[in-house]
Amino acid sequence: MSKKYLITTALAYTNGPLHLGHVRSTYIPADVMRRYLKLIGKEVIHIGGTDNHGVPITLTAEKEGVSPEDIVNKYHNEIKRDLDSLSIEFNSYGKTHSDIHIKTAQEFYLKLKDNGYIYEKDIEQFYCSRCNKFLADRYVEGICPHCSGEARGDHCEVCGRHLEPTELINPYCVNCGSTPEIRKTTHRFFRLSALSKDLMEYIKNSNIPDYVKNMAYRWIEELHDWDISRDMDWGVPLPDDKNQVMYVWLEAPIGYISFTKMLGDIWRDYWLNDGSKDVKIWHFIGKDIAIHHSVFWPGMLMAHEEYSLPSSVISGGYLTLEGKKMSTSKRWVVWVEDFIKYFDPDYLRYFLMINAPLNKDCDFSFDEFQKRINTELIAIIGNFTHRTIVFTHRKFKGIVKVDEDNLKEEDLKLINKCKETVKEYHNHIINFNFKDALMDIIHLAKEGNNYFQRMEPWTVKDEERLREILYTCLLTVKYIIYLLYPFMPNKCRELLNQMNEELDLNIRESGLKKPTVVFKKIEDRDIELAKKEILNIENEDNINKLKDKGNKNKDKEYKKDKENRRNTMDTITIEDFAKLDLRIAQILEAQEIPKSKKLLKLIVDIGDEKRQVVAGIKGHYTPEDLIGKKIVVLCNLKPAKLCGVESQGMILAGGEETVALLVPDRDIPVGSKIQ
Ligand code: B3M
Ligand code: ZN
Repeated sequence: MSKKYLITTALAYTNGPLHLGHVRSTYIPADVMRRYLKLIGKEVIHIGGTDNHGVPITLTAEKEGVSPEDIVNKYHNEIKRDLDSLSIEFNSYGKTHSDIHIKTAQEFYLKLKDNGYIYEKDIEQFYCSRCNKFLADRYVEGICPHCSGEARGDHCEVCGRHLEPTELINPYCVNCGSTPEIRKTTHRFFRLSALSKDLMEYIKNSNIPDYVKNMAYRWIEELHDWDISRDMDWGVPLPDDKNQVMYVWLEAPIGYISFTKMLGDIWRDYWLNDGSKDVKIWHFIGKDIAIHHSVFWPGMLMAHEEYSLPSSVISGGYLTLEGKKMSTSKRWVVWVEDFIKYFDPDYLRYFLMINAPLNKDCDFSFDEFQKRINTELIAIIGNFTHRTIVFTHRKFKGIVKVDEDNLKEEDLKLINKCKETVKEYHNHIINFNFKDALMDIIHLAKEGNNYFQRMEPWTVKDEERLREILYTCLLTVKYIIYLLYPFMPNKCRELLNQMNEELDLNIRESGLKKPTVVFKKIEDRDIELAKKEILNIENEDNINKLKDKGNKNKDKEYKKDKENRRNTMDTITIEDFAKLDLRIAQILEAQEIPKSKKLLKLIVDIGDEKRQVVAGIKGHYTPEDLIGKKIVVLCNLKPAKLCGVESQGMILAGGEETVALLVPDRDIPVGSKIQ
């Protein structure tokens, strides 16, 4: 039975469109692999889709003031648009918020339960009594007990440790800022620890790259059972308790199976492990989710017992932007949608794959992008393909069929080099060394250029000899196109079209069309414009100053979005407004709240009394800046504890990156009502 390949790509959260980091780590390499396997006649399918549940989605929906469904639909479409724009093709592309997925995930869960892998346990969870809900995962933030860094829910952003949320120091509800209380709730747990030995064995014998293996071993040494239910409404409901949903990381990877099911019965050929199949399942992901795919997910599959385990987990490294960490919140990011307005999508595919080995972190810089495209792709590959096609077209309109037996030693040397390159390239791709595979093509094109230069076809008078030389060059061009195709499918189709050729390793006798330049140079002004418009950088001297200002286009979009939201927001009446007791107050004392990165404690005079108010303005004002300032306070807000400190009101301030207090623009008495 011939081998089948199932390629999956991480299911992107539908809380934003795709940026260059996503496509570099995951989607481009997967598509290169899929195209290559198809090219060499393998049976391969690519399964993907979006991850629609979990806190990232509900938080984004709340922030944007719309329903989770709206957010999911909006970004599902945007993500697919971005993938299409880069020619990343799928056999099936689904959503986890869909009937087929919910049903598949629930059946999976029940099977785990039947097999004895799920049990119930009472646990303690933060509960926000102001919001009336349990604070699942990232709904609670606080200080990491290990490194004192800022931590969100079960994860410390600074030391990267996994935390039990109740371990957080000075926790607060991200929704309303109040200090949550601890309540008991009954959660479901997955008996992951029972699988330690089997997982160790599986990883040892798998084709997972060594650096992922090492991470996985460390994790398995301290393997705990896994809390797999959440007190939330948004998600896949537990089939045995409709008040809870599955933890998003339990159900999301099941999407790989659900979305294969969308293809009909053939899903069984890929997933059912009845011993008769020769299937390779390859998960392409970003390295931040390597443990989920090399430990948790295989553990689930083992416990289920009926499905095949992944053969490899290919995890791409991080991408920085102009030497700095990308940040969507600071808008230091290049969105795919913006990038392709300025540059050819195939250039991006090429650059991101040759820039560094896939498992290494690397940087995207516009200058480097221009340099690599112009001095490598265009000066070497483009030069050889173009001069060959132009010259042959001029001499013979492209009809150069020759008797291969008559070829000279120097011709055969180049043709042999082509054949060797195919082998080397194959080994590189099949081991996920995409960079080296591309380097092979460059080397072959260099040889082609050397041959062209040595043969000096423009001086050759003997027509038959000239045909042999150009035949050798054209055949080499065909090899280059064949090998480059998985990386640059559109450019290669353009070349083939000019040559009247198919995607294979032969030369037909069909004649060339009038050649045009396929690989066009990237001009300095294109780069300047892209830097200016995408990064908001006018010139190099300003680069550091302006970096954080982010992306102009995104700014515009962001403003438009905000406006739309404002228009759809519920209006309030003047009576509603009159309920707010807003007054001019004066700050008497100000001090930092230790361990909080955001909060200051203030004592303010509101006219008839003094109040203690906690304000999230640390870092924007020092306590000394504040003393004596007249400000606006909302006095009848229900008191709440923030970081353990009571706040009896709220200071009015605005802004995001720069935060400013609202102050009266001329002197009026403390206690004056705002109406
Ligand atoms: N949505 C995280 C991410 O987008 C998560 C992947 C799920 S793959 C099953 O990186
Ligand atoms: Zn709350």
